[in-house]
Amino acid sequence: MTTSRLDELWINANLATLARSGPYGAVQNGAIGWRDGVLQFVGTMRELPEAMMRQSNRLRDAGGRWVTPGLIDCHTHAVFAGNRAEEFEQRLAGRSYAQIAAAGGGIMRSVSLTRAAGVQALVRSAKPRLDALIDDGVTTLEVKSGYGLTLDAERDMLLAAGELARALPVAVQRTFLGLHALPPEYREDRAAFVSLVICEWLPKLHALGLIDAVDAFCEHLAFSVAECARFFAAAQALGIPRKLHAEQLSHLGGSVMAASFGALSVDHVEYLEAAEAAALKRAGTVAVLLPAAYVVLREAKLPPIAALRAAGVPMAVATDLNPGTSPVQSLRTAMNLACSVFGLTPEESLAGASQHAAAALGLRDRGQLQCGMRADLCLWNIEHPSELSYWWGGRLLCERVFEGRPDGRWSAQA
Ligand code: DI6
Ligand code: FE
Repeated sequence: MTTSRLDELWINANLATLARSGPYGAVQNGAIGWRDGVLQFVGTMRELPEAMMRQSNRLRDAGGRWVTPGLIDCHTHAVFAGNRAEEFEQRLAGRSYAQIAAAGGGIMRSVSLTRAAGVQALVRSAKPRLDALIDDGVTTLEVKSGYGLTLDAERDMLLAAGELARALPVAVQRTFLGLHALPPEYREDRAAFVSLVICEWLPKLHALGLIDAVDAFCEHLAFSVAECARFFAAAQALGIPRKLHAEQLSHLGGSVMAASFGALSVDHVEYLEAAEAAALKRAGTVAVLLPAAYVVLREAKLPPIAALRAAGVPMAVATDLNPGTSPVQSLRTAMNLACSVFGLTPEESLAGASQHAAAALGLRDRGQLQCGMRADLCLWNIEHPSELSYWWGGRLLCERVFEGRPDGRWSAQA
């Protein structure tokens, strides 16, 4: 019988499935096997059929180590040119993010550099950042545009993200962040810019197959709820999923608007009101928490975690990797901050960087260890999954498997 033959089977593993009942959906003393990039067995050693054990092409003993789903970073701006370390120094000297932005710094500084870069330079500068995320256990990540703000430069950012996905063992979801900042050339005519993004850039980039979702920065220093709603209506008409930067620095009501459009996620949500959690729950919208940006900006208003939890809103955790407010190239760092600053449990934090992050991207085939899901997984040198949120830094990753293919770290360590 060849039908049950597996490409690879790991035995004597502890599995944080995030799919079964109990803490972490854990299966102690388990086994996990896959074929053609898809999980075929997830269960205890006792449940493992003899034949599978005998017939797998590669059998490895995990020695009691923990296996989790591959981590998913569902909110990044990882493609950009240059960096903004000098603004970091200015903020330490007392200038605010809003003051720096008003003086032409902030997002517009990255826009100038990104417009001048071109696809290949964008790929070159982003690659080490994606490598760092991969080394931290990430198997799927999202990349947003939004530092181009011309049709050509937005297209270049999305093309760069696609090229990175082809070059690296990681899946990349591309989000068109068309309404990120108002470029100075439209300062006197914001309505014209908003119409251009909605009526020209969105359909053109969509026709090129470059967009998996749209996003907008709904904030007093960026775009209004009404402008974002127009953008969402156009995306919805084209069948493109919607996400929103909402309630980060103030309460505008973008989250409830996004929920009314069935958005995949609302991101940041520090200023979300407790009573608004119910609208997210009804719409199936994920709350994406970005604690590193909160820390970098020294914000004081915590997101309403207890209300989100009580309402049963899925909470994801992501890096927000960007050159201004979150120069953070480690998803585990964001997971730690989600616990130590926002008060998530380590279990919520891990689910937020896998299961709920997949939902925030509209991906149903990953984020949990379950038969039929993609064989994207990590093997960790830890004694308990809480350690993934506990340690800062450190080399915890023993092996990472992307679409059924191990990176080979495990052998290198042996
Ligand atoms: N919110 C953020 O935190 C980033 N973008 C956004 O819409 C900031 C991006 C930057 O400062 O470059
Ligand atoms: Fe962001």
